Amino acid sequence: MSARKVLALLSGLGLAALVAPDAAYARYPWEFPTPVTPVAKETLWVHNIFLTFISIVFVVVLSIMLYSLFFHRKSRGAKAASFTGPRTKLQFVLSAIPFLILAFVDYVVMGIPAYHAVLAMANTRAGSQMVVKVTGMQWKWQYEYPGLHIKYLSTITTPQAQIHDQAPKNKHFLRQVNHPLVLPVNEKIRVILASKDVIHSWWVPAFGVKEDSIPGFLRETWVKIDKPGVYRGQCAELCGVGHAFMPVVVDAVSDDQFKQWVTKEQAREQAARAQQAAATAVTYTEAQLVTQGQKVFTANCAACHQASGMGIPGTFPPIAAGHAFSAAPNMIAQLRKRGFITPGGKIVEGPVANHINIVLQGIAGTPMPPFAASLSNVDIASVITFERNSFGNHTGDVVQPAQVQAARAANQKP
Ligand code: HEC
Ligand SMILES: [Cu+2]
Repeated sequence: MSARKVLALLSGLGLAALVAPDAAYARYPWEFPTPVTPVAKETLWVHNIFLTFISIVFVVVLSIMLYSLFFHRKSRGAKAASFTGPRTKLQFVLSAIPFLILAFVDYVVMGIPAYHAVLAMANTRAGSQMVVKVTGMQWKWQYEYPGLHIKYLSTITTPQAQIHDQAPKNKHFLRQVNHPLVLPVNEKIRVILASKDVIHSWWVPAFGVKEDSIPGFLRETWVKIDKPGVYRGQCAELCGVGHAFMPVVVDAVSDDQFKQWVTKEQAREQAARAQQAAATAVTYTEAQLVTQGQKVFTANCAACHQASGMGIPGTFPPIAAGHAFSAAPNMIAQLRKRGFITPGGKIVEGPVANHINIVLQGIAGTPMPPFAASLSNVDIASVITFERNSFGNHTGDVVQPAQVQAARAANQKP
């Protein structure tokens, strides 16, 4: 193929890419999401200046290179220079000019706005009117409003069937939750980040905010949203198998709506506590507990122990008794200590009291998380009863919420 044909082909391909149907791009827009906070606006502005300057530099430098390649090629009799550095005054001046231009662009044109944006991001406290605490955990977010006595978990609501490609995906696939974070617009809100287990990252593109939540540290950022609406983001730090399933949804509302929401949410949480206390006093049938326990298992345990109860070899032990499980010696030692594995390497159901404690407190130093704070007595009693009477396990054990309450009380004693 002649050089001319190659050129024609390449430009044809380039043109085709440019005029390809809009539909191909609609799913992956080129632009950033519309910024709705000062930080997002500023970072977008910085990005735009940078992009403009590097595009100009790129085009100018590339043009000079292409020009030189073409017009000073060997076949035209050009000779390679033996030039090793500036000698004359004029040469020194000529080499200093690009250096000065780059220094000016870097430190002044791009540097000052970038410096300003970084300072603005770090200025979390001045003028802030409200604080929310965001805690990342495998694999959900907890939102807490200190002073308002509001604290709840926000978990994904995308149906499992959509995740496993058995149903058409809806518009907010993997980006919808049961309880969004509700925030008032036009108020500077300080966001404090913490983690219960591994590093997560709270990211909402329209806010220009992505801050890590790190176990053992408190980190902070801030938002001041200027437009009501629902803003969606995701965990942005690979945090285990459920990383894709802990979306961030923020519902930004007017001040009045926010006040109404606070009143409603406080009432809802209070009612839930009262209802829980009442429910703990009830004695349930095995069937009731198993039905409820299945739901609790699907929502809280299946990500690791799998819907089949068979776990994942070497990582998450099965819940079904009689199945072989091998893993690193330190994990096997833990399981043996609690009576959940035989010396032959088969999973067993283990003593009820240990089972309750494992679910309440988790197993320190392993991915098995504590559920004391996130599940009610009824839910914990249900999931344990469910586990002990499903997946081929048939102990006939029924655990009542009052037993879970008693275990909680015992754990709290010094
Ligand atoms: C983040 C992953 C994860 C989640 C979620 C999880 N587990 Fe576990 N679980 C583990 C791991 C890992 C172990 C083994 C820990 C060890 O001893 O090293 C374990 C061990 C157990 C054990 C003891 C061993 C066995 O297989 O019988 C029980 C019982 C258990 N989990 C119940 C639950 C229940 C009930 C839930 C939900 C309320 C749950 N787990 C949620 C990871 C998880
Ligand atoms: Cu995460």
